[in-house]
Amino acid sequence: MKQHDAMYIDGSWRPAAGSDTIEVVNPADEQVIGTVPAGSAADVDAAVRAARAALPGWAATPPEERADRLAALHGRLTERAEEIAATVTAELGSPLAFSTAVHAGVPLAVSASYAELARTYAFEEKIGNSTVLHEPVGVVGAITPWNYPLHQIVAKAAPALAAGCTVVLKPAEDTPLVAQLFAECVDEAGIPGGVFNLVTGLGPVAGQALAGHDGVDLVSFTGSTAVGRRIGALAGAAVKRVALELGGKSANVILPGADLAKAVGVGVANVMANSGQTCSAWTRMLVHRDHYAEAVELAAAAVAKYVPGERVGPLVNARQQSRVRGYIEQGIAQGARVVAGGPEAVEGPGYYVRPTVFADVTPEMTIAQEEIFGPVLTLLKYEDEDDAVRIANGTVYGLAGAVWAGDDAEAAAFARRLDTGQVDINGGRFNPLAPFGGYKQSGVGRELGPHGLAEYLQTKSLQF
Ligand code: TXE
Repeated sequence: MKQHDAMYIDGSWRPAAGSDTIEVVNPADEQVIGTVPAGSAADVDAAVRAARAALPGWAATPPEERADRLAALHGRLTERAEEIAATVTAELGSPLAFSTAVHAGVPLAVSASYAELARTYAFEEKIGNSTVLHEPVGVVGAITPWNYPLHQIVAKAAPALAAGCTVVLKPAEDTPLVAQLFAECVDEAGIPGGVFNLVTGLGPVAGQALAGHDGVDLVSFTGSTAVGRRIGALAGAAVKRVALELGGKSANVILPGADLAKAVGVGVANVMANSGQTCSAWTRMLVHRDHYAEAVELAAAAVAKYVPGERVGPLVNARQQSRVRGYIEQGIAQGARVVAGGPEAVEGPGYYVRPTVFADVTPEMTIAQEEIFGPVLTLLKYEDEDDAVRIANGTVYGLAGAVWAGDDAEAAAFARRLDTGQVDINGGRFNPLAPFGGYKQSGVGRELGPHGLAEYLQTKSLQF
């Protein structure tokens, strides 16, 4: 696999200050596929200085010119889409078809949308006798996870660059190679040196240094709630802007009038996608008691198609594998019934977990409360709509969800009662312009579309 033994800082690849490295492992066969530098606070400092130096020039670049550069970036990503998919498959283990459609495909849609938004967004508006200017916040520290490695980078870097901010990215240590590929595309797109910088490294070292750096004006973080809380506290102490996209425990509510087979089939596919490593996954399926037994049978049958190593990939590393298996064991210990899969190992190498379906799950069980982040679906029974709302809203999270009903209006009416940031109505369709982000402990701020761009802007009003 192609890799750089260097950081991308100030428009060139330069060696790290220290000699520590990170081995990149293919989780499907546990083979080492590459090595990248483990950056230190000194590397982060050099990158932040480069971003600060580049800020005045990029912020003053007319939005149309920033749009041209983003369009060029989209063009480079499009030309290298096959390489992107192969790289993500190598470092995340996802099946190549999924990497092509989603890990490469979604960032193409998102980068295209920000090339367009940079051109069309109203960076100035009139309100009465005032002109309100929407100006870049400044230097952005972006810290991203491994689950959708390129999407998470593009969902932060593209709106930040469109807004006129400069960026220092610290990608996840499990998936640094696609981040290096992205930096190459930035370079090839003619984005000026220092506007985008990449420091690979460990979370508690490089990530922490970036989150706490005085030269960073906004930290945008996606990852675990535990780390998000720490980053939020650092940002609060320094009175700097912060965006947090954290965990989820989303509900898939199937109302009595819905097409049960379709709702269950799509629900299972949603949870199994990316081996369940999706913060917005509909991990709790809520079914009316009259249809519950049938839904359990349908879900168990549907999950049989998800064969590890074929349709479903491994988890990202051994730590995540044992964590997910631990949750499955806890579900059994608390009295839930396994109707497919289970904690037993999958034969052969790779960090696989058996796709698992739990029935007889009650809302207070750990597997119905905590984010598992693996191919594990729980089915819960409700009595009536009020009960379904109570269960759906009964976790600390509120990131996404789904509602199925006899018609869209009924599903949408129910969706208004959910404390969550995004709801798919009768299946829904991905919209790269729709805001994405959490209620409650799922986070602060929104990504994607104009709302995602607004995160990177601050307003100044001129009174006339
Ligand atoms: O996350 P971490 P992990 C959830 C999911 C998963 C759990 C643990 O439930 O099982 O988190 O995953 C960087 N200062 N999500 O351990 O550690 C780290 O280097 C600054 C949900 O992989 O939060 C990486 O770049 N940065 C999620 C990023 O934070 C630090 C996606 C995420 O890693 C840091 C991933 C520190 N002290 C996991 N410590 C989602 N919302 O999509 C780590 N990092």
